[in-house]
Amino acid sequence: MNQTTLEELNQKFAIRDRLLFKAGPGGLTIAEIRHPGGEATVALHGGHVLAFRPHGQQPVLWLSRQARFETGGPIRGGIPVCWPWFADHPSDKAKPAHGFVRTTVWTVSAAETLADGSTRLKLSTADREETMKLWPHPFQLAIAVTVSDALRVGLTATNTGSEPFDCSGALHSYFNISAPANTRIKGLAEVAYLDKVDRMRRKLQDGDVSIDGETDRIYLDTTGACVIEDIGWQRRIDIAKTGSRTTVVWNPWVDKAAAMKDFGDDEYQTMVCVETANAHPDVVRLAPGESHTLEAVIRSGSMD
Ligand code: TA6
Repeated sequence: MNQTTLEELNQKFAIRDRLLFKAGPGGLTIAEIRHPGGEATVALHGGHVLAFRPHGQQPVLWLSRQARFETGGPIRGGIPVCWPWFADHPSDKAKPAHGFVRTTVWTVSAAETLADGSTRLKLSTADREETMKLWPHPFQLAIAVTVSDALRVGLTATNTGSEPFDCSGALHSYFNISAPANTRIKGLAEVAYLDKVDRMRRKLQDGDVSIDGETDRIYLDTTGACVIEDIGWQRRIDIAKTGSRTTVVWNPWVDKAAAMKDFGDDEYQTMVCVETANAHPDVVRLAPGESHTLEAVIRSGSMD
């Protein structure tokens, strides 16, 4: 158990019928957040939203049945927080993919019921000796998870040092789908993208995005919302965003799924990532004292 005990956390931050800390998978500390419109689970490990389900609906976020809940390791599914770099480190591939905060234990900084009745949990993390070895910049990073019938996730980075720095990252959201063949992603038509499956070639999206093979695309210069339409479940998932000019779409398909230990061989048929990102040209430069917020608002409902 890291910084404080469950008992101390609940004494300080629990909200009756709304927010409670528990020992979760692998003994990791989780917060269960409730609201009349929906519920969510958040792990302090990685500041990681593990689950979100509006009442009366299917779970919206996908979590691998082979996900690992281990100190120092990433969790496969939910919303991993990629920061201060997206994918490989720009100059040193030996550094961890997607940065280091997704494997860090975050601290609880606030828990409250907002004026509109929604429940909000705030977690934070900051630089320390180990992070400075990987990335020599002082920073403060906060995540605010707000639950109602929608899920709002805001990641705020602040430069607490005396030199400017560049950072990138993502809310690397995994969504449940009935099947790839039933799924269309709207909101990216006519948007240029880098195709990671085809040597980062630059292409133009023609109409809706369909998933019928390994897909790993970085959509550029796009600030619009996306919609995942699933005709199998007659469901639509709306993903609105701010502070982001990049959307990433990922499905590992057969071979990559089989190659990952924390991903079931057939699970590529049940998920798609639509990520709210700052990546590649969309790098955020923060001057000393400056902050940037990357935010996604996720809603789901029927297609009719
Ligand atoms: O966001 C897409 C991506 O960058 C893919 O290239 C793939 O590597 C995926 O993230 C998962 O990365 P991870 O480090 O969690 O295995």
